[in-house]
Amino acid sequence: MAMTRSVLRFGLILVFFVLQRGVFGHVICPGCLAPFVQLGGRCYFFSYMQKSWSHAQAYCRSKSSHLARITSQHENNMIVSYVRTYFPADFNWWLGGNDMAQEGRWVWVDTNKVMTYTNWNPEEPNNIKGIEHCLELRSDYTHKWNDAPCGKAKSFICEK
Ligand SMILES: [Ca+2]
Ligand SMILES: [Ca+2]
Repeated sequence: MAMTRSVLRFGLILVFFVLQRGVFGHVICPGCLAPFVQLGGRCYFFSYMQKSWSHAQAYCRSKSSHLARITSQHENNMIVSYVRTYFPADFNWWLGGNDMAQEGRWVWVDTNKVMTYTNWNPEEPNNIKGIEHCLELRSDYTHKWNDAPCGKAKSFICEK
């Protein structure tokens, strides 16, 4: 009986080890669970639902994520290419950037880091009527970035 138990225990430890390390000695990457999709090393959710920027961020948070922080040309290219491939041409998307705290100081959501990489459309951000404080990936600006009024309902991209 004691023998059986120790064999069982050994078996469990072995299974745990194999799951941890994977058959080729790498830690198994769980990938992205639907509806998140994997692009590069990250998981993204592209929403058909339209929400204000704050409600979009709250939604992302409820899915253990945040509105997307695009921090390189490479990441921007992957996302733009994905939305061009899989979504109607006129979709606009909230991203996780804003200048709510200080006009013209664009930071990423959660980290509060000032953007280093940006992909603004020419003339943007223009803060029209003094009310454009949220970051949008805009289809009719060839998917370059625009500042838009945060209360507008748009599709959005979560990242984790
Ligand atoms: Ca602004
Ligand atoms: Ca604008």
